[in-house]
Amino acid sequence: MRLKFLQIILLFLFLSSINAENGYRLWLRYDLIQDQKVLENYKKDINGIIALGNSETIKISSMELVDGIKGLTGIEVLPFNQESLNRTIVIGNYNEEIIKKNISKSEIAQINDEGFLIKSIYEENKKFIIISAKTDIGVLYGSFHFLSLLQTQQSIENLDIKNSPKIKLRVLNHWDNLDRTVERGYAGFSIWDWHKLPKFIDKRYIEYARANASIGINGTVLTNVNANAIVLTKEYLQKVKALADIFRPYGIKVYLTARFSAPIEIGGLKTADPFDENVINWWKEKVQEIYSYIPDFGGFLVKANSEGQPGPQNYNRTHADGANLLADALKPFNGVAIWRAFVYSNENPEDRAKQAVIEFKPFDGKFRENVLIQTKNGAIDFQPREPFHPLFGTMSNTNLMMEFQIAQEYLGQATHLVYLAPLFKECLDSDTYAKGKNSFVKNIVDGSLNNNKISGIAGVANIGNDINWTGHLFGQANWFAFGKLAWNYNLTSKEISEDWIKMTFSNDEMFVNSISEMMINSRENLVDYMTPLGLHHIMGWDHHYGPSPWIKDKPRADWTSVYYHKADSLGIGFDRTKKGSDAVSQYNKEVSKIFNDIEECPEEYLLWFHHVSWNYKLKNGNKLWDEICYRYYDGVNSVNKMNEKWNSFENVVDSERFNHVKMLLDIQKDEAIWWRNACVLYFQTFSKMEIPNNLEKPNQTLEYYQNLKFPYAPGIKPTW
Ligand code: GCW
Repeated sequence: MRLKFLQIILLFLFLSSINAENGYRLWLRYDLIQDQKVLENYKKDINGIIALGNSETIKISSMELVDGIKGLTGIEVLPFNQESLNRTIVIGNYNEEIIKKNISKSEIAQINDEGFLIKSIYEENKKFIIISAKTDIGVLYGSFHFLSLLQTQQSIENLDIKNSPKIKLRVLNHWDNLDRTVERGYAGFSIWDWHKLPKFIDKRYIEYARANASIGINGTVLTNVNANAIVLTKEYLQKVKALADIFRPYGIKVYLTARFSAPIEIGGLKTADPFDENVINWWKEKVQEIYSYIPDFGGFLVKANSEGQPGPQNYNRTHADGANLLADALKPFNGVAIWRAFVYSNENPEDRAKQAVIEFKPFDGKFRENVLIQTKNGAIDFQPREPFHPLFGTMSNTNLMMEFQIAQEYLGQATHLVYLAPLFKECLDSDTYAKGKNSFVKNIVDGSLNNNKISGIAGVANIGNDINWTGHLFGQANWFAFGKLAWNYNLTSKEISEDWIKMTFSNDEMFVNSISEMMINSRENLVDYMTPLGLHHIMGWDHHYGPSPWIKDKPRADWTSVYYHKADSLGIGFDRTKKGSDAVSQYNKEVSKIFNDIEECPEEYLLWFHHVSWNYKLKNGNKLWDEICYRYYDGVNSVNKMNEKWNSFENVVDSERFNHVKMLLDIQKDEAIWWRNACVLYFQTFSKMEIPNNLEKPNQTLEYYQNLKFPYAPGIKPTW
């Protein structure tokens, strides 16, 4: 009797651990659909077998479909190996002739190499759904897409979908160090267990590849841009190979960061000068060695002559000399050299926002065809809001790759719920006027405006070994949104959020609408309580956690806050107009004219481009000081509303995930108040004006906030 009871308890514990709602499954949840009507309809359309080709990728696709369909609908479909139907999966009673007849060449011609078709076919009383593509990986993308239709409970009665990615390289950048710390990582340690590789294959590597494939990501840079040359040694390359072998069937190529001084550090050379014969040969041989392990290696990502990283300028050579050195070595293998434009120097008295254009523009057209210049979305550094980077509109003879940050270094890290699709889209939809009106950033990044052969977009990953991958459950939405937008930047933030919510939580209509709205507003709310009206770079020293607009007198002026907000008795903001640093002139004239004119400049960028008097009247009639206060207070109110909204859905979400988000929203509330109070009190020392009467007064002093210390805040290298 006793034993039986114990057995039951153990069984219960076992079952509840299987069903633990800890977020590990991400958006790839295939639980039985509860809506009977939807289910009945699916049962009409899904029956019989799946026919498939023979490659690893096709096997993965069919297993995903078998599992997904079984889980979501309860229907058992059996995979059936049929080589003659290569690169096509059929859901339904199999009839080869009918299917072949129905996949027309002209349709296939409308998709690109990674695209897919999903089509319903009715003929001779037979009904099939086919998923077809030019390549195996296209079939896998199509399979995930089909499953997402079921997860989001859409009709599959008359499918006629043609879908292709718009950008070629859709890549995650991991800022992961070999000791497993993650620079600007807020979700635990690195998921790469370098020590145990290559023999020990963590199940997570497979789940990682699967999750990325499900949203169309096709590349991953495994290592930090603040690079360690050791990853290029034989021992580590064997570890990299093990990961590449796992990722390959999921369509994911591996890239590495290349430390420019590697020829010295691991090659025993005296120099890393890109013009030195020995250096040129060293890189050639190193690249050959890499490809001997990883035949489809993607290439290198390089941060050079930036924030202390070595680079060609150490030898009086240029960025073009450095990038071309690596590009030449990679070319025979079809690899690419991705060279970052995130460069600025403290020795240079020029406005930091201008330095990338100054350094790179002279080399437009001088980079090899297999070089991509990876440019952050804005000219400073992943701030809550920045105008688009002027480089996008000024280098029409260069492959320009976008770099977004999915990790929320400056956007509340892993304690704030902030949905980043609106931020990504704001930049992609900006008009650079490079070739007249409608020269959007997205069409520069996808290569269409300048007819580039290659195109790319990168997202600095927010992934770590936390059980839910991203620290904050809603951080998963940003990984998801990055992949979705990299595939198709025309999707709306709303569409992406709705799909994610349905796949991750529930199809309950009220819940979906309400949470989607909350997500969409979340970024603007954060801008309000952190950096309203174009303020930027006023966060905590070094760890970048919390507000510190008072930071000054550091070894580098461009790492202080006062450098950026320039508050004084007259006003606040960085004068980047023609009368100031003239950063506006790096934009094309139509854009520059607007940013330069205080009346025309969009108010969200006001203090980015102008030093504005405290009494300046804004469009709504408020004077600047009051408006700054109102924005900070509105931001906090919005976080309160997010809390209320989430708490009203206790019955819709399982308790584990509900509480996870609830606790974090509570922290976000405290931190939003902290940002508001610290900033308002600090800026008040310059404006010398009262906080508007109708607003509650901060309950702490400025000194209190200035004395807060966070010696162990996450995300910085312990060796710093
Ligand atoms: O955002 C800043 C970060 C650094 C980072 C750097 C970069 C990897 O604070 O940690 O270094 O940008 O993008 O190179």
